[in-house]
Parts: sequence; C-alpha cells; structure tokens
Amino acid sequence: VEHDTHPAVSGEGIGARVRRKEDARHLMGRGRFAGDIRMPGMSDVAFLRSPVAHARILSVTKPQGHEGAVFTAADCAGVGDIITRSTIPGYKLSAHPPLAREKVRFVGDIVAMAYAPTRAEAEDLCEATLFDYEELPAIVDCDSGRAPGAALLHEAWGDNLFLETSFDSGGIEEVARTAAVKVEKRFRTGRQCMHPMEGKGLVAWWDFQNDTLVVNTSTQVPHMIRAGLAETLGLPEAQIRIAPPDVGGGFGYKCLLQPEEVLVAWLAMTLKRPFRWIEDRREHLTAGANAREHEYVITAYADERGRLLGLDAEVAVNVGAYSVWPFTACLEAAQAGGNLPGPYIWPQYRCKTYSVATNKPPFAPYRGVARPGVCFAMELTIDAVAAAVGREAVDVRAENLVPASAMPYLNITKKFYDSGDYPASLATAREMIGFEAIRARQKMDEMDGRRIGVGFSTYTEQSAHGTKVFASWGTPLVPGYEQATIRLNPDGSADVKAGIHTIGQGLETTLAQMASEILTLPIAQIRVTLGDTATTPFSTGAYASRGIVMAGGAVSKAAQKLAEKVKALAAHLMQCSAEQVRFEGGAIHGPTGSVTFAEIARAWYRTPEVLPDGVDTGGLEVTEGYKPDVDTGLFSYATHAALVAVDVKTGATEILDYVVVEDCGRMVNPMIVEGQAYGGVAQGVGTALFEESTYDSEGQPLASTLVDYLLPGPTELPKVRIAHTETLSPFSAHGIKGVGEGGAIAPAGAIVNAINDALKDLGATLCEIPATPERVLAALAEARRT
Ligand code: MCN
Ligand code: SMO
Repeated sequence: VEHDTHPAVSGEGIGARVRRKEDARHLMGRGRFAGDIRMPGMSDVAFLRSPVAHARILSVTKPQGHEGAVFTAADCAGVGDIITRSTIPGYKLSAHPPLAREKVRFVGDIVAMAYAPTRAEAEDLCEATLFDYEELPAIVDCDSGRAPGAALLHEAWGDNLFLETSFDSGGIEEVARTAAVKVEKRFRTGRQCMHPMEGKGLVAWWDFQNDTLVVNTSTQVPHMIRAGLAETLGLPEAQIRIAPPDVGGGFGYKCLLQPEEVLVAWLAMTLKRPFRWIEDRREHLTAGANAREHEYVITAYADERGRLLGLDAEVAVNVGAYSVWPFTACLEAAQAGGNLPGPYIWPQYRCKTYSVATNKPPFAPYRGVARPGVCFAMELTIDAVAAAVGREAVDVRAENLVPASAMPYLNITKKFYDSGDYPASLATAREMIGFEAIRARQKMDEMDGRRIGVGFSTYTEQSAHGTKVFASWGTPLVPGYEQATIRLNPDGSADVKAGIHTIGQGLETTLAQMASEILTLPIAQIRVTLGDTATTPFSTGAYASRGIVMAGGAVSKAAQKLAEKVKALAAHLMQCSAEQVRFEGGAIHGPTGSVTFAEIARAWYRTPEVLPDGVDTGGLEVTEGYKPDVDTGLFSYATHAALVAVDVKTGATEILDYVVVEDCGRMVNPMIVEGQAYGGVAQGVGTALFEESTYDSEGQPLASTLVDYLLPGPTELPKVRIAHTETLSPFSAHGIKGVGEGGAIAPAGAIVNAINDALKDLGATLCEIPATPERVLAALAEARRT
C-alpha cells in the first residue's frame, strides 16, 4: 500500500485495520459450508440436463425398478415455474419450469432429477433416463436472435427480445452535424461464468418440531430466496426457514433462485426428508447462469482538443433463455444504458439497449454487473477519441472527468454523483504507474523484444442503491432496506443480528466494527449472526455493494439507540445525568466513576429491583433499519493503471505493474477494502485476458472444464499496488460508500488500453475481450492487411 491517508485508529471501530473474525475458522478448515452438512437419512440429488440447445421433448423413458426416485416434469406438478416479473413496459415474461416440459432451451436445462444414497448412484439413475428430442434451430448470438425470421425461443413473443430500451437527451443529431471529431467503434465482451470458490449447494429438510421447511442454501439473499421458494412451492413464507451455512463466495451467482434449489426444496417438503445437491464445476461451467456477453456499437463526438460532445450507442446483451429470479434478464442492459457515460461529462447522450434471448444459460449479474463491459467500452472509446485528436489519452481523460468543483453532480442519465475527486484519482494513478518514465522507456527496445504499453481506466461504482433505482429497473422484488438487531447480553457482551449474509466480504467483522465504534466494546465481545431468516430481521441481502452502507448503517443506528438505553441505566447507577455518561475503552464513564457493560446487563437482567420505577421496559435490545439519503446511492470511484508487455510473436500479454487508486468514502476496515480491490482485480484480469464461455454454432458449450475455461491464478496475477483516498459522502452514515464490485470493473479497460498502446506503432487495435493471444495475433494480422 503506497498511501494510507487514514489517521491512526486506536480502537476497533470504523477505520481500524483489524483481522477478520471469520478467518480463524476458515484458515483452519472449520467453516461449515453446504457440502459439510451431514444429516441422518440424507439423500444426494443429481440432475439430468439437456444435451441439446433447443428442442422439443418427444418422449421420456425412466429406468425400471427405481419408482419414486426419478422425477420428470410430469412427476412434479406441484412445482411452480420460476417467473420473474418486471414493471418495465414492454418486458416479456419467460416462465422457466425447473424441470423442462415441452421444450428445452439451452444445453444444461434440467429434464430429470434423481435421488439416491450417494451422488454417483443418483447420477447413474439420471443417465438411465432416456429422452427423445426433436431438435430446433439454435440461436447463439445477438445478431441471429434479432434477425427477421429467426427461430423463436418463446413462441408467443413474436421475436427474441426480452426488452428494448432507449434513452435520448435530445441533441445528439445536432452534435453529429457540427462536431469536429467523430469516432466509430464496435466492442464485444466475452461470456463468462462466475466461479465462486464454493459452487452453489444446498441441503433441504423438514423440521417437524416447527413444522417448517428448512433450507441450508449457499446464498447471498436468504430472505429473497424464502420469497422465491414460497412462490414456486406454494408454501407460506412463514413456513420456510432459510438458514444459510458459510458461503464460499457469491459474486452475484448466489443471488439467484435456482431451479435446482426449487426442486431439492420440493423433495424435502414433499417427502419430509433431508436432500442435498452440490453443484460440481462442470455443472457450473455448462449449465449455471452466465454473465458479461455484451456487444456495443458506439459513435462518439468531440471537439478538436478531444472535449467530449456526444455519445450515440447501441448495446445488445446476450441474456440466454430465461429471466433469472429476482433480477430479470434485463437488469444488465438497463444498467449498461444508464452507466455507459461513466465518470465523464457528456453533454448529449443517446442509447438503445436490447436484451436478446438466446439458447444459452440464463444471464445473471456478476460482480460489477454491466459495468465491467460498460467501462471497457467507454475507456477504449476515450483512448480512441484521444488518438483521433493526436493527444495523450490520459490528458483527454483528465479534461473530461467530472471535476471535484462540480460535486455533487447530476449526470446526463440522472445519476447523482454524491462526492469525489475523479481527476485527482487519475493524477495519482498516473504518478504511481510512472507514466513519463514508461513513455521514455517505450522509445528504447525491450531486452526481450516485447512491446510495452500503459493504459488507464476510471469508473464510478454506484453502491447502496435506493429502492427507487431497483424500481426503475423493474424489479419490485428487490427493495432497498436493511435492518439489524443489537442486544446487550447478560455477560456484558453484545449480539448483532442481521438478515444480510456474509459471503466472504468480511461483514462479520465490519458489522462488529460498526457496533464497536458506538459502544467501544472490543470486536471479540460482539458476536455477529447473519442470514438466518428465523433469527434475524428482514433483509434483501448482500449484493449491489450495499452491505456495509445499509446493514452497517442499521447496526450503527441500532447501537446508538442501545447506547441511549445503556446511558440511562448507567446514569442511574452512577447517580449522574445521562448527558454526563460516555463510553470509552469498552467501559462506561461518569463524572466520578465508571461501570462496565456487564454491570449494566446484570442490573437489567438479574437485579431489576435496583432500577427506578419509570425504567424503559423495552429491554437491552434494539432493531433499527437504514437507508442512505439519496435514491441513486453512493458513488465510489477509482482509477486503475496497467503496464503490460505484449509479445507480438506469440500474442501473449503479461501485466508488469498494476495500480489501483480507490475511494469508497470512509473505510470501515482498510485491510478488507484492499482485499476487495485485490479480489476484484483478479476477476477483472480474468475478464480482460483469460475467461470465456465459448459456444459452437449449435449452442454446445465448448469450455466445459477449467482446462478450456482459464481462470487466472497467482502466476498470472500482478502484484497490485493500492492507494486510498477517503472522500466522505455527505449522504450516508459516517460517510461510508460501498466497494464490493469496484475492483472488477476497471481492469479490462486499463489492460486492453495498455495492450493497444503497446501495439499502436503497428496500427493494431483490439476491441474484444478476453484479449487472448489468438485475438492479439488476429489484430496484428488485420493491421498488416490494411
Ligand atoms: N467495506 C469497508 N469499508 C467500506 C466499504 C466496504 O470496510 N467503505 C468492506 C465491508 O466489509 C463490506 C465489504 O468491504 O462488506 C464489501 O463492501 P460492500 O460494497 O458493502 O459490499 P457487500 O457487503 O454488499 O457485498 C457484496 C459485494 C458484491 S455485490 C459482490 S458481487 C462481491 C463483493 O461484495 N462478492 C464477493 N465482494 C466479494 N468478496 C468476496 N470475498 N466474496 C464475494 O462473493
Ligand atoms: S453482482 Mo454483486 O452480487 O451485486
């Protein structure tokens, strides 16, 4: 870490670089994930999946002698389709039957389910189940999906578009007539899988004591999954308990109500026994929800210095066969259209988006949602504008960023940039990466014959969106509040309970820090319980970089109210006024003496006779909720800079240096924020250089193992140098903004701009990711031809 601008923090509250509470169990292999759960009489479930992308189901033959253990759609009449509604006009509904009925719509669509004492036996039962299909033409890309006369995925629609949207600020035609510079570009981003370290998995069982369906599912959104299961199973929400175990990463994937989840829960509800399904890597690679496949057609207008005048864009997103629950298939395109202008001032903007249904797995938000694609397209556009006017891209970028003096700033798509100094983050990144020295080094030949290049990428990360933003994206199931409960225990320790879940992002620690900030108790004395719908207050979950702002804000508010209660009791015990009471070092101090939290708790729980008559009988427990003051949320931001070396003989790219200058307002735990940035960059490097779920023209997945789908590992990842600034948001509790997705947003822009910088003398430009050696060589060959 180069700069840490935060003042030294003595306690364990906000700003403290404390070690994570959850690390001890995870590092010692004592976590309890879905795959660790054992229950008496538990059966393993396996799924038979369609081997073809688009077909009518003609007939089914189930294996003899296994009655009751193999299920097709006909056996599961009680299972409802997954139907994701949207309030956006023109949106088309897709009903996803968890077990396909008449038709299959992607390779991996589930056609049968079996259970047995072991997974291997359950898989054998699936394989002995035979289907006859009549194949239909498969739609695999956006162009063929939109072509007139294309085969239809959902016949009743009349076309293959889930939704079309458009935005128009009104003046783009005028700009097109008068602008000195016009740049036209096409960009494409590869389809990805999300690959949390732990795949999806769940155990479902019937709790006879409470007459409740219990689902231990690896999820980011327990309360939303409860609503989804209630809808698909026809069971009242109150009779379903989602009790998520440890979650080994989610990244958006574990926000979805998955068909497997519905089916396993249905088995447990119907047969009243425990059932388990653990996704394997091949299922994740070939059948799990995907992300990221965008196509952009962009025309940018600027003056002769490169001052941006207008942006005219079309975005098509290849969203697969069905809308995912609860976000729909259209969140991605809605966010792409709204976020494309990025951190820049664009006086005019017009954008059309298309959410195209194809015979690929459904499409889900993945860390950064649309923004990694949007940022890639925008940052390459800025470099292209700079090239057109013959200036350094970093200078053109700096002159077009929203300046600090304009904050807060309402951008062209009505996003309220609450605070920040974007040009300063760019300037720091420029200095840290050593821009001038790189330009000097480029004048000399590299010893190993490779070419080096430098690239930048600046973005805003909308975090902690309010209810109205999700409503405008048409997802009424995804509101914006979070609640938390805090209780002072009889021993003077505190319990924090929140419905949000910890998925690796450190909330177990940072929520304790939020409480410690107010109460000054050490975090070891603050137990944090998350996610269980039976024991925690309502929440929508951990997604959209909202956890610390929303759930943290709720903990902070609840802790403040608890503090008032404690102060009243302490004032009575110390014979002073409540205003004279203050907390410090985990104890409670008055003008002449002090008491401990344990003494307060003892008075309340054990010797209430010492308390005055008019005492607040509400107890030492408070539930509070929180939402920030601005509907469009808080905007974190960062600049990433990459130095790369490209081998023009092999097309291989190596990242030599990588810098992140980030600002997420007040950091609750700088060490966790750095972990977030680093982990995000790791995923972003995958997006930029390696990862792609490829399909053939018939919709067959070609990357079905991790040999074909390349995840970056330690040898591919650069050492990331991180610098922080802390511009407090005036609109959130303690000035905190979210940060969970940011790291993944910028890498493709910075890395591919750097590759293009390295290749500029050869006239080659890459516009597609991942920037594999094949694509680099193709760009070089193309440059030689023209
Ligand atoms: N934090 C902090 N101070 C801040 C901001 C954040 O200390 N000013 C810390 C908090 O511990 C917070 C974490 O950083 O929990 C992430 O910040 P936040 O933006 O609040 O994100 P959420 O808690 O809502 O987590 C979800 C977010 C998303 S949307 C994805 S995708 C993602 C991400 O977090 N998935 C992750 N980071 C992940 N990290 C891990 N290890 N695993 C995932 O699945
Ligand atoms: S993709 Mo993050 O779960 O919003």
